[in-house]
Amino acid sequence: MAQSEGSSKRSSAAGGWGALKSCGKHLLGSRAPLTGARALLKANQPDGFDCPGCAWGDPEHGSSFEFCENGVKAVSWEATDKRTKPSFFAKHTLTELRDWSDYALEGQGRLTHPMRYDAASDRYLPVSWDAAFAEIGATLRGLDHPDQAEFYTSGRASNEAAYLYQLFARAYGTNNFPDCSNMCHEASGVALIDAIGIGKGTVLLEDFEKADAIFCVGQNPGTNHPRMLGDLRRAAERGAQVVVLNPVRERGLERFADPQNTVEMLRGSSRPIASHYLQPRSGGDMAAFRGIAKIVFARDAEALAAGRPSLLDQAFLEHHTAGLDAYRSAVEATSWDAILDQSGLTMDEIAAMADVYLGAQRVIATWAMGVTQHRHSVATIREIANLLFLRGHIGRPGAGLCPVRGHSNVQGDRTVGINERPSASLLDALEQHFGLAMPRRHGHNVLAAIRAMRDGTSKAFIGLGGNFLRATPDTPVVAQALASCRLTVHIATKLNHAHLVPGAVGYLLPCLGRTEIDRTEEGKIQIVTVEDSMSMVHGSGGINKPASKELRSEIAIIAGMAQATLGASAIDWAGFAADYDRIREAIAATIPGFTGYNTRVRKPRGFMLRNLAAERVFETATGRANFSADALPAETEHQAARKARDTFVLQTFRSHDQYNTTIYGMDDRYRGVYGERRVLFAHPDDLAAIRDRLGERVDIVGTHDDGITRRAENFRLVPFDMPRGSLAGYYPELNVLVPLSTFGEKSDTPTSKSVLVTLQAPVAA
Ligand SMILES: Nc1nc2c(c(=O)[nH]1)N[C@H]1C(S)=C(S)[C@@H](COP(=O)(O)OP(=O)(O)OC[C@H]3O[C@@H](n4cnc5c(=O)[nH]c(N)nc54)[C@H](O)[C@@H]3O)O[C@H]1N2
Ligand SMILES: Nc1nc2c(c(=O)[nH]1)N[C@H]1C(S)=C(S)[C@@H](COP(=O)(O)OP(=O)(O)OC[C@H]3O[C@@H](n4cnc5c(=O)[nH]c(N)nc54)[C@H](O)[C@@H]3O)O[C@H]1N2
Ligand SMILES: [Mo]
Repeated sequence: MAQSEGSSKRSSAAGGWGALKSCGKHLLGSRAPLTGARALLKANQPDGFDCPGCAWGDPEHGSSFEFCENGVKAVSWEATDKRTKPSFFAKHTLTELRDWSDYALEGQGRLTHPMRYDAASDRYLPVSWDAAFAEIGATLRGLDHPDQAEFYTSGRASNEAAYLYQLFARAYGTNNFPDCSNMCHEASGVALIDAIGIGKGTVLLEDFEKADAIFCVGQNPGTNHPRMLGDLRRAAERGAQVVVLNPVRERGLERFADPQNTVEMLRGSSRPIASHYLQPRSGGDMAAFRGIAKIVFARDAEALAAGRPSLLDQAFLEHHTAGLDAYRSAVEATSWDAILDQSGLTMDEIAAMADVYLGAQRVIATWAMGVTQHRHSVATIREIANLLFLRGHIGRPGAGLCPVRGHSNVQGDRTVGINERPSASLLDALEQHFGLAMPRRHGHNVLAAIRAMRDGTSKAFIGLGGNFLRATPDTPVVAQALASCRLTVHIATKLNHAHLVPGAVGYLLPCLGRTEIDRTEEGKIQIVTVEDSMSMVHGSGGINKPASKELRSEIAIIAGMAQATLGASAIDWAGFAADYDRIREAIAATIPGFTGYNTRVRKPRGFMLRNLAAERVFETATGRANFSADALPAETEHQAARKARDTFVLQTFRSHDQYNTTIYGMDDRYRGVYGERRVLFAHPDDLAAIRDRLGERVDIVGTHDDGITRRAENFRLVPFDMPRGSLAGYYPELNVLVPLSTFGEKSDTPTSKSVLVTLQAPVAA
């Protein structure tokens, strides 16, 4: 390996008894063990609800409950019997609550009543739904222009809710759709649309049963996609090579004990997952893949010179791709010095990956935030695609590209129209179906929305779920931006910090969660639908009693706001809210791929949206799969940090006990951290040097020079197996260090995985 061993205390394999014990704790901790357990039996089952955890696909024969520790946490988090009632808000001012931790706020349990901010008492007071809708509608109508309103979506919203939401915003007159995916897989969408004509992955779960090499890049499935670990493990058992690229040695990618395997659990045994574990420097993946390509081209040239057949898939290259020559030239022009320095890998390590690649008939590449949250993420993802194209690893069984999505329906939300840059065909279809003019101006993504609110050009913020304050960069700037709005509306299940910086008019509207029965006013029980990372669309129906009688579904709330804002319009909002089949009919009429939606979604596993790239039909400008020919970045953040004095590249990732800004607990079991979150992981040699200079605890200070001072206070250093010059710690606490002014080229994604920082002795010590 490129780097020396870390020394942090580590648990044994991922999964295993630790996972089972943790589940028990979370079910009991939610104080709803019975509903929780009953709910779990229905998670990701054909007749239950879609797990609100991750977006990994469901197996074809989903008859036995697929165990997932973090699914348990997500379900019990929602099925808790704790409540954040009006009496709670009567006791606490927002000024007071702003000092509470994320954990403490959500720990109060489910929101129960619609609330309105009262500035005089600095408290949220209960309000009726009708009064809330009326004032929201009047305020939106009172803006100078619809583009002064921002409509944020977090990726848990169902297809039906998201569709109605975009319809509401567009009928009102704006395409301002900041979306959690702007901070997440935006780079994947941008890169893949140009490369293969669709901003999604091309593989199905079944392909993991056929692949003989899987490159798993920049993700931590043991924590964030636990069910993926089962698929990786089965692949490893069949003898497939699993190549991991991750600067940090993540326990879950090394060994995994399957909690559903009795023998394994009793024997305390576990299976290795990664056949190769490479630890590139932060942001070094593009260089690593370029290095593999360089070797592949060289070996191919040798083969041809020796009269052997080409190692490349010449037929695929000739008939299905464009830009190969430019790509080959770009690869030739890239020096090994740059490749080795940026990647931090050795020539042998890169050659080992090339051997795996060339030895495999079917290759899958998967990736997540370790790839997408850098400045040059789009170019990196293009490079991953380039490599796969060389041997035709796309659009055939066992091979393809697999961005592993985050939120359980973030992909579906995009499919049904949450997009600040909508295609003309989507707008045409909506206009034709609803007989209303749709706005054609492109709208705001997350960063543009923040800037507009900060600068006062946007005056209203509506949040369909999520935590816009804590999930975004430069937390204090965003707090000020939200608070300066004329109107803020949050549709939420639990209290979080975004709700504590209301605008002049501020509403907090509680909604049903996915585990709960959704019965409309006419008494009919509704289902919703979601799309997973494999483009499978399936139904989801809650089974638990709603947390409060006052709760409304997201759909009912959107319809209520729309009706109050737009009055008697061409759209029958109440009709949509009364029967979600009608929303699905509208989706079928306006979004490609949903013909027969209402029937197909009631089949056990739902249906797959047609994915043309997976059939080797590439709807790109060239009509082919496009190679890119980008140069490596002139300088990665890691290279910049090494030039400066005492400067490091900080990545902000997730602990095992959190779901984004939701903190379930204080442990990060697989990384051996217990009872705390203010920790900073560092290579043991870096750590020793820092400790000599500053002591055990440090403040982290941003060095990005844009006039803003950024400081996160009082972190304990923890030694870890990771490259020198890199640091890692938890989001959302570290978002105060992520600058609004550094973002991905072409993706506008905050650079949450490469923040330049220096360390200082704690000011508060
Ligand atoms: N339990 C749980 N499940 C979740 C979530 C959650 O918070 N909790 N969040 C959901 C969401 S929205 C998302 S987007 C996904 C996130 O899933 P992940 O992408 O797995 O999330 P992170 O914790 O940010 O982990 C990033 C990983 O990338 C590595 N990494 C960092 N920088 C680099 C780099 O430069 N190169 C490479 N090769 N690797 C790098 C880190 O070491 C870390 O292992 O998970 C989803 N599922
Ligand atoms: N520094 C740093 N920042 C990051 C990241 C990172 O890795 N590092 N990751 C980014 C990524 S990948 C993402 S996806 C974003 C996530 O950004 P968001 O999606 O905005 O944040 P979440 O933490 O998922 O939102 C949690 C809140 O959602 C609400 N909620 C939960 N379930 C429901 C529901 O069913 N309906 C409704 N209406 N509300 C619900 C609850 O009130 C809860 O408090 O953060 C991004 N920010
Ligand atoms: Mo995400």
